Amino acid sequence: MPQQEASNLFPIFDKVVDRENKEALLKQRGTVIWMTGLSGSGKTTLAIGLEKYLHDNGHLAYLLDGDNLRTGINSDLGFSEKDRKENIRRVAEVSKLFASSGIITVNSFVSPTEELRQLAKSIIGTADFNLVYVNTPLEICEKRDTKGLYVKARKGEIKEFTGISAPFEEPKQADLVIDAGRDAYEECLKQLIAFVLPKIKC
Ligand code: ADX
Repeated sequence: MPQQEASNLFPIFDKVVDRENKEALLKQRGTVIWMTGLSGSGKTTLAIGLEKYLHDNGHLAYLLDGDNLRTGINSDLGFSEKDRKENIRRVAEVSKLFASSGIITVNSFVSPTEELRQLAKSIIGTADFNLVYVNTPLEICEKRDTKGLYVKARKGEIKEFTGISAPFEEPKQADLVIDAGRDAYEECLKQLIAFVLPKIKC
């Protein structure tokens, strides 16, 4: 934003009810569970399972998913490097707002590069950013092809498709790696829940 315009803004961050009070009301700590992995790796299925578990156990959680957000707030964005960056930037800013209101945000985004994940972490802040890598090999994602996108990508009908014609860099510093190609869904969900519960304790 041009300097001139920024100086005409008067943020009131310090005047709103503070985070501690909101967390006390909700009896939980707000945080962001950021799930990365290939399309079809099982991120969203696990995120849905986690959100449901948290809800059933008295926690307020909100699922932010790539396919969902790209039909709304990010409907102007495609899959070029630049657009993915803007996608992740917006999502990270939104997640930060949720976390600061004491809500547990469960994010399901391919977020394919270290640069994108670092960007998210720098916006959200280290304390609230929990990176979960849903590690399902490309062969398995492609074989499952639940959305039929890999077939299209192989035919060249979808450009810049992650894992086929656009890169996916394995995260080097994930806080949790879920071997979703090897372990059954119930086992993966159990691992995810066990990872999340200590993070949201007040
Ligand atoms: S990200 O790379 O910017 O993080 P995001 O998670 O929002 O991606 O969206 C990925 C979802 O969009 C995939 O699960 C898939 O359903 C769909 N999609 C459509 N085109 C592409 C593409 N070129 N690359 C990856 N995913 C795509």
